[in-house]
Amino acid sequence: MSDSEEEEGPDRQLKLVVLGDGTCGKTSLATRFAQETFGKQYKQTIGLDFFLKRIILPGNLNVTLQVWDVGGQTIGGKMLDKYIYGAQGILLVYDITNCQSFENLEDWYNVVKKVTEESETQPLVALVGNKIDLEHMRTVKVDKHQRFCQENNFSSHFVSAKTGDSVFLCFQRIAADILGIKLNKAEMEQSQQNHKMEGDHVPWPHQGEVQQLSLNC
Ligand SMILES: Nc1nc2c(ncn2[C@@H]2O[C@H](COP(=O)(O)OP(=O)(O)OP(=O)(O)O)[C@@H](O)[C@H]2O)c(=O)[nH]1
Ligand SMILES: [Mg+2]
Repeated sequence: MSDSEEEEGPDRQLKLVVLGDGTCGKTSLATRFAQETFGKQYKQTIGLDFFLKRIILPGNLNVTLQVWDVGGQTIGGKMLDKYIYGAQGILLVYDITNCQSFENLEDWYNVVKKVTEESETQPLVALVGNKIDLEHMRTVKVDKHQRFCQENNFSSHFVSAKTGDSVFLCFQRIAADILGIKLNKAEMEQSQQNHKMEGDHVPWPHQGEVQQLSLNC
């Protein structure tokens, strides 16, 4: 009972909504973060899925992240506004090998703006390029990503749900930004180390791999 844990206040809760086209990897990202697993098999999200994960930010601050994993097919549907409502953070996710998934983020972001225009507090928006394990098949130039971030004041992230690369860091940075907590370099490096997948992360370029030419958007 005398544990210092007992003296902590209640957890902060943050609602994070994950948006983007079907197959860009939203569910994979959420499951990698919350359950540290990855499945190759695609199973379309119908409507919405939820994930909860408790993290600890510097200063021993416990934060529970509610991750709302929205199905890509919900765009244009009646429920999307309701899913977005009240979010403190929005993850706009695209697949770096799929131009269309990047271009369509404009439409997703327009829905976010429409829902939040009347709100007192605006959600933090993060642009997340997923599937960086497929860097050799990238079609969305990093420049384009950066420009989209600068124009709209998004935070910028590149991740791989498959290997786990930068996934924890992405959620940790978003939570810290929302709460106005600064992560120092050592803390960011630490979370990269702690959440590195064993065995299956091979940094690009893979040895012996021939770079593939693909059409850029
Ligand atoms: N190589 C690679 N494949 C990935 C990655 N993330 C997801 N995938 C694959 O991409 C496919 C789609 O992933 P999902 O996470 O189901 O996509 P989603 O965005 O949730 O799709 P909807 O539910 O339809 O909106 C699956 O076959 C995943 O295994 C990644 O980082 N790298
Ligand atoms: Mg899904």
